[in-house]
Amino acid sequence: MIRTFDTHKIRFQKELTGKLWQFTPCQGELAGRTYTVATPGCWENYPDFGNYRGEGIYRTTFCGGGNLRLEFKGVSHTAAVFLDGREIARHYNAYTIFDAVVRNLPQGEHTLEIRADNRFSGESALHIPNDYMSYGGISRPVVLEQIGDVYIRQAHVTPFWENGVWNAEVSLTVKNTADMPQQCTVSADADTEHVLWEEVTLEPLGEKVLTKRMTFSDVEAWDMEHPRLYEVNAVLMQDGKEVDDLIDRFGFREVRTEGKRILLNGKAVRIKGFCRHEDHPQFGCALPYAAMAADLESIRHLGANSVRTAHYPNDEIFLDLCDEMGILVWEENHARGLSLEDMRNPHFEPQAEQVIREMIAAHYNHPSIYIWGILNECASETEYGRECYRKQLALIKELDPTRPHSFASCKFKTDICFGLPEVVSYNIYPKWYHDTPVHEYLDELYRWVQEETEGRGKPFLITEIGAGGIYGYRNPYHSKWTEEYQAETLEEQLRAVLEYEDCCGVYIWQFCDVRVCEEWFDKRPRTMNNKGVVDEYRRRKLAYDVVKRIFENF
Ligand code: ADA
Repeated sequence: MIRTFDTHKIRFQKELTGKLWQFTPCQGELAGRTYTVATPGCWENYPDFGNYRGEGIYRTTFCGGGNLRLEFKGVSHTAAVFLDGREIARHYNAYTIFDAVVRNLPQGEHTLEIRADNRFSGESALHIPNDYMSYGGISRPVVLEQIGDVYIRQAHVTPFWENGVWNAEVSLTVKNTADMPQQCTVSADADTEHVLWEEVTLEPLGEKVLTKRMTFSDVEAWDMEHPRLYEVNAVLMQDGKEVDDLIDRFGFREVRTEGKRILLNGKAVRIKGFCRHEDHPQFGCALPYAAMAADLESIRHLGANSVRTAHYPNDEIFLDLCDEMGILVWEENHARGLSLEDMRNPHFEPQAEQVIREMIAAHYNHPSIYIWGILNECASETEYGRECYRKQLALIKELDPTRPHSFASCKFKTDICFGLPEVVSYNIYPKWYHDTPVHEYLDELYRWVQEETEGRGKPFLITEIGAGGIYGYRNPYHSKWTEEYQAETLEEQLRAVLEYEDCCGVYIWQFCDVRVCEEWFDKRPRTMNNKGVVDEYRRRKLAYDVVKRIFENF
């Protein structure tokens, strides 16, 4: 599956994954051997590679020719791509899309190789040994497309309410892959509206952004109860012939902050959510559609209305499902718990900013995303860190002025960055990492934010709260790590936060137990993060029914 809807009717598109490829590990005692493996997939799920940290070469063949575009939805975590032995793309980061355009390929059979690398090194500032797993492999689909000299590279739709009706600014990016000027005509249709750009001239290898405004007389808003979606259908014509198209989906909704509230279409939202890693014992981070859908069914069944994509941009199929199910999404760039030293890695800023650019370019149209987050629990108590936060939040605002932005802090009464984000967010673990009563801790933190920081008067979100519980571990005295202790603690935590007038919501850490890096074994029983309300096989813990009861009654 590429998306939950068709993105092309004219452009030829074919998924190259969704079948068996060849796989050859490059290190270890199995180096050089060739296996036949399923893609998309993580090599940690191949029988002999459960703990393989190294490089692996994936290989497949396809028949085609002419001008081709290859889109890689996710390769974990560093990729080098070769077509018939010639390098055509390189990319760092498992969680964002990249592509390659190849012109005038002779018709025939071609060999595509992807060299994936999940090793940690000084060149990798974001994928580091951490409290989640950096898997290896082709974790999301690879798609082959046939394009002409000119194609529609991107379609962004910005809905806005004005003069009592819904409007939308449609912005199409059209690219010329030829080394000579090209003429074309471009149209866009959405619902009953139609706009046309005639006699568009593109410079050699150039691209142009075409923007027009549409006004709609009779469309329905997107919201959690009625997640009404519309399609924008862009078509490119040359010499009177339709040569390319791009279809994307959007929703008529507006998000903004007002005082201490977050408003969706003018109505205050109360976030009741889960933080969720893309992780599964059978699929690694390459969850198939059915597994993503099942997670969202459970999240909805639990009475939640939002998911936080901890701690990286998620699979666009997952976001398609959130759009269709009316589940709000906090999506964030890729970072977790980077220290000042980690942030001083010269690769950190360019890699973090690249993820922001790629995340917003690819996910801009998803109505379910109501906020962009960055740099979870990084060094926001330091001057250097503050400069990084400032630049990245400014980049988000430049790329998307329509959504609020934030970051999840864990710097208790030492954060110096709350003047930067529109929403102040904290990760807190009273009754787990410290035994402070929840109300007391929340009061002290909130009062400090209001009285001592530039976060005063802004919306205040709890972006993580929770406790560990090992599935099946119980005892009569409810020690930490028992399911009983986790359930009791979540009860106290959720009540305290949801009863807190000035707090606009909460995300539970976390939906399911997840695998963590070997280096974290001493901090994590089972080398897993065990704070899920379900375990890694999605088996419910006692906390599940407690959360459901509370979320449904607030
Ligand atoms: C932090 C972090 C999470 C997870 C959590 C925990 O808040 O953001 O990724 O590590 O703590 O389980 O302690």
